[in-house]
Amino acid sequence: MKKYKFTEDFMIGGAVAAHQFEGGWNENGKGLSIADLRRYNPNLNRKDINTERLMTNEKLKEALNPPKDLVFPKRHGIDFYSQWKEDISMFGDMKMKIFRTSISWARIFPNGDEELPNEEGLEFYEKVFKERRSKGIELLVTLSHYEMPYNLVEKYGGWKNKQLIDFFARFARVVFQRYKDLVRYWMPFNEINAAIYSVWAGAGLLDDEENIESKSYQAMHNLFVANALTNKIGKEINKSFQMGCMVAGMLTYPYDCKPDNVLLNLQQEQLRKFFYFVVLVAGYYPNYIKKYWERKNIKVDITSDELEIIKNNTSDFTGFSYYMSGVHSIDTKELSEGNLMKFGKNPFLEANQWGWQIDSVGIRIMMNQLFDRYQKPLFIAENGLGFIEKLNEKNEIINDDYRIDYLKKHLQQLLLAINEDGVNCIGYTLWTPIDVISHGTSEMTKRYGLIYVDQDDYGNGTKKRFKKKSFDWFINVIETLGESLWENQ
Ligand code: BGP
Repeated sequence: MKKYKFTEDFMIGGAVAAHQFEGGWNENGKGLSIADLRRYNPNLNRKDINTERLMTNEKLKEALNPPKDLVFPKRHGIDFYSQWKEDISMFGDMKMKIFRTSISWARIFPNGDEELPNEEGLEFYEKVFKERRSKGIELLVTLSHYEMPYNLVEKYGGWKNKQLIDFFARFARVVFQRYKDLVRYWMPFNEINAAIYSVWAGAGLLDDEENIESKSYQAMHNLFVANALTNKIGKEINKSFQMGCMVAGMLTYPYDCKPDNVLLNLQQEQLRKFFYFVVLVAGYYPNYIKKYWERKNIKVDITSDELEIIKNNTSDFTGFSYYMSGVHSIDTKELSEGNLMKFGKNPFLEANQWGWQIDSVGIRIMMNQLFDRYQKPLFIAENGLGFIEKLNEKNEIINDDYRIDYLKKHLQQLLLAINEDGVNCIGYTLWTPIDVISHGTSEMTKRYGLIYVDQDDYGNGTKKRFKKKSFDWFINVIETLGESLWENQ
């Protein structure tokens, strides 16, 4: 096989999210966020993440008035809030060219609806961003990664309420003004399709609200408008800003060549994946979604002004996360877990302990699909896999060959997509450079990092950082521009 390499300007690095690693949940004026209300369940069923993710009225009541033994891991994260300098120094050692992180909305606007921002919150990100820039690391910043201020849920009912568009625009304006010389690459929302498939995290809705599907699509539309408006505000503040969208992967195949299965998969791909990219990157609502709404009697309040905003402010680059793939069949019996939802099981693929199916060729397929359709540069904003790992008594290095194998195969496929298929891809940030709290299950046991954090599911431990074997492996990938990926082939 040809030893393809990345070009010098290819932005390779790592991604994290504020609510999974910062901690400091109530420090220096930060308000309560929806992520702070996600509890850890000690009776966790690893194979059913999607139940874990649900936020019902009952669960919320309990979280607002918790019994003493309830743990909320996203409140303490991995303590980046106090260890940020040392962590950034390790990220610098890792030689990453770009670092994707997010800003906690509730740190800047604690209730989300204030007129003026919290200066201490702004100062925190300013020092963090400056420190990163001093290590020569480019920044890609997500404005909202699953953690809106809880007040916006309590007082306004979450993203189904159009007032949130203005609150978000105010937040975006403040942030863009403040960091306009520090950050160039932005993403307004993480995995925007979560508003349909993980309604609490994506839209601040409760899973047991009446007519939840209609409300989710209204929230989705409001998010699309906010996303487009944010692109517009960004360009007004700094013309050289690059505004990207971010959609959760959702690659699926027909189970076999039975035409009914092929058709089902096509419909599911439209509904769960392409719809979002069409609105964000091409700027219009496709007919199939309007027909779907008609069939399901879903009414979404969409004005012509909003459609204009969406049309005129599309994303500069197409961002997405890619972890795994699934299959569809009209008589699916066996399901596998996945990012945001369950899928049919693919008999050709292996899975990790959480049932996520490993499919490196899928990343190449997805890249081709998206570049072909929209012809805008791609950015792979998240890619990785969770594993159970434990440091031994001598604190010896963790030999995470399984992680190296996963990342290596995905990066090879990415290089093939670029060099053999002609896909334009400008960057890749693996999930994650350092172990963080799991988004879906709020546990620490599910580790993705190249750096091990000595902390358990309850937040106990020294919180010390240890490099895993993959840490040096990744440096080598970056330094050789990916040539090392082809060694021993
Ligand atoms: C994505 C989220 C991330 C991250 C990742 C892994 O959907 O954007 O925040 O957590 O999935 O998921 P998990 O942590 O549930 O394993």
